[in-house]
Amino acid sequence: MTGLFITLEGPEGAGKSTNREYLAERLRAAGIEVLLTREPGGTPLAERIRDVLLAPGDEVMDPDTELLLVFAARAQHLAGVIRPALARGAVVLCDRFTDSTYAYQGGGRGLSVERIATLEQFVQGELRPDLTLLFDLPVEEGLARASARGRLDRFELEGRAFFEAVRQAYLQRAKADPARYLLVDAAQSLPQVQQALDALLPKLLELHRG
Ligand code: T5A
Repeated sequence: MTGLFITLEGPEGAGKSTNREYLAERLRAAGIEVLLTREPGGTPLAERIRDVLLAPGDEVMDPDTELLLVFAARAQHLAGVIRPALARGAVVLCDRFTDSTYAYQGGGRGLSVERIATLEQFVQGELRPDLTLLFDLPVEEGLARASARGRLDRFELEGRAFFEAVRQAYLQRAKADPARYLLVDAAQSLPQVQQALDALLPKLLELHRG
């Protein structure tokens, strides 16, 4: 039996974490084992790498260092959590995955797509998400939601142009592979977003049944 690998993507404050919980509840109510996880992170060691990635500091992190740390955390997460859960047939709901790398390190930092793709293949082999929910919203709105929570992390301190590039990179990827991405209008009210997720539920259950 193989499980279903669903990722939630989108810029800061798009509602990925909030809706990941919501979706998990719905799937569990249908009797499905759901594993909730996130990137960077998901295992104790990968969470330590997350701390390094998100902490603002005096030393500027080189973009290549950032890229390698993101994939180092991912290798640990895949081996320790994601692959075992998929092997036992669970639905894995992962808050961010490699699309974030294409969006932030590719779109935001300007690293080449080819370099990211090489590491993706090296770390993941053939594993890709079965489905990606892309929560899209205007940059200002997302940043306002994220900053309402208080202290900003190293990424959230970036400027507007960075987040515009992130958003465009996400949208381009979704456009290039419409079979894998489902676009969610995250600028709607939370009840409206959750209504849209309810409408997706039959499709998710069907995918899980295979
Ligand atoms: N990163 C990550 C990389 O650069 N490369 C990579 O490969 C990976 C994997 C991780 C950072 O790491 C970077 C990207 C990120 O900058 P994070 O904290 O995991 O950081 O990600 P964030 O996007 O920063 O997490 P946020 O918590 O800011 O965003 P969410 O999860 O999208 O939003 P959520 O659900 O926490 O909601 C934010 C607020 O908005 C409200 C919520 O109640 C909450 O207060 N909200 C809404 N309000 C109004 N209407 C709605 N529809 C709402 N939905 C949520």
